[in-house]
Order: sequence, then C-alpha cells, then structure tokens
Amino acid sequence: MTSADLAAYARDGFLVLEGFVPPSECDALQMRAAELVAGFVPGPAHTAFSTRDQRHARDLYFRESGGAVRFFVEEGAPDRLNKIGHALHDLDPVFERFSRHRRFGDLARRLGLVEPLLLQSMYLFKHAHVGAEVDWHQDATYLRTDPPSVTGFWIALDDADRDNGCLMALPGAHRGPLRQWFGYEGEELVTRTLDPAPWPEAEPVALEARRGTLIVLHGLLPHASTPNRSPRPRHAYSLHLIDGRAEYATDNWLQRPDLPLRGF
Ligand SMILES: O=C(O)CCC(=O)C(=O)O
Repeated sequence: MTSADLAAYARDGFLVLEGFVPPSECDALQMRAAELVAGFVPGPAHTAFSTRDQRHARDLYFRESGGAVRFFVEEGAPDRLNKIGHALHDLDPVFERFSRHRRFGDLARRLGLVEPLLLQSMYLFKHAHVGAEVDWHQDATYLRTDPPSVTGFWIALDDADRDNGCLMALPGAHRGPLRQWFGYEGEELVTRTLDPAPWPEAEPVALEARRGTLIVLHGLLPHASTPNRSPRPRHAYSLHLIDGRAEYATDNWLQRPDLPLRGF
C-alpha cells in the first residue's frame, strides 16, 4: 500500500487492493466453505418460521452467532445459504490461519488501528440468480466503538461485477455521522436512529473486483450490494476489525462473553 493509497482511503472511505490474496488461498477458503456446507445439518432455526418456538430458535441462533459458526439462509430461497458467520476466524482452523496472516495485521496498522482485533468474519455466498441485495448501511451500525474504529476487509473469492452483485459505495460519505445503531435494549434487539441525516447526494460507485482483490471499507462508509442476477456465483469473505484501544459498546448485538477477542 502506497501513501497515495492512504490518501485515497482518507478521501473516499474505501480502498481497492487488487491481487492482495493469491488464487491458491481463494481456492482454500472456497474448498473449506464447501466442506462446512457439506457437514451442515439444518436445525429448528432453519425450518419453517411459523411458530413462536421456531422464531425463538432462529433469534437465539443469530444472537449467539458472534461467538459461533452459524449458517444463515437466503430469505427468498430457503434452500440456499446466504452466509456463514460470525466467528470463523476464531473457530475454524482454515479460516483462522487465513484471517490472522500478518499481511492483514500490517495493513490494519498502516490504516491507523493501533491494536487491531478481529471481531467478526462472514463467508458470503451470493449464489447465482438468488443472492439477494444488501441494503445501504454503515458497518458501525452493527459494530459500534467509541471512538469509531470498525474497519472492513472484504475479499473477492470470485470476480465481482455489477451483474453478480459487487459492492457499491458512496465515495467520501464516511465523513458523515453514524445514522443508525443495532443492538440490545434490555432483552430486545432494536434498530435505533442516531442521526436522521439522509445519505449524501454522492453518485454511488460500483466496486468491481477481480478474484483475490481486498476492499477496505471505513466503518462509517455507506455501502451496499446489488442482487446476483447472473448465472455466476459471487463468493466473498469479509472480516471486521476494531481497535483494542476503543471502547466496544456493551449493548452491540455481537457479544462474545466466552471468547475473548484476539489480534494478529
Ligand atoms: O458482500 C456483500 O454483499 C455485503 C458485505 C458487507 O456489507 C460487509 O462485508 O460489510
């Protein structure tokens, strides 16, 4: 990463680093994800959501997933997986080795995280034809620290373009406020509006990325992704890091009471 890259990141709130991950490592993650899927047995949280007990099971399955390896289905296509999350980087040996490679630690420090900690990991499938869109959001909505520090490392495991649902971003909009927060109010998980300011008028850009590209996302950058309307999959692996010096909100949705956070 050059000083021009750092300046572009400060200006835009994202950075596209092509060729950051070698193809052999993309292969290894895809093979491991396929093994995990082959061993996955759907439970009560995956069956019909009609009864109260099933809704409760699904809710608990999500709430505990910050410290677990859990499988989430596409809302519109319940026989297809949307993602696996959210502690692959701690609990699966292949994802752990990959995620703790020093190239990610070095990059995080160069981006200004003094004590980078790995908080969340997701294997994102975005299957051909059925992978759904992801709405505009800021990652700090889900992973809030004071001061804000969450930083996303999104890795394309397939070529990603407008047709198969690449990331979209609003350049420079990371300089605005955090709009919403998602977390606990007592026992309830709620979304609270912190600042009603609309997203700025900036023209969204499509962050098309070849396989092996790493996209760095500032935690306040509004980003989204389009549905996969193509016959091609769009797999990606996403890591979210925070700075250990910042205070992690104790009412964020993602809590890991039995799994202390680790760095590199
Ligand atoms: O891959 C996607 O479609 C969205 C991912 C995302 O929003 C993230 O990793 O923060």
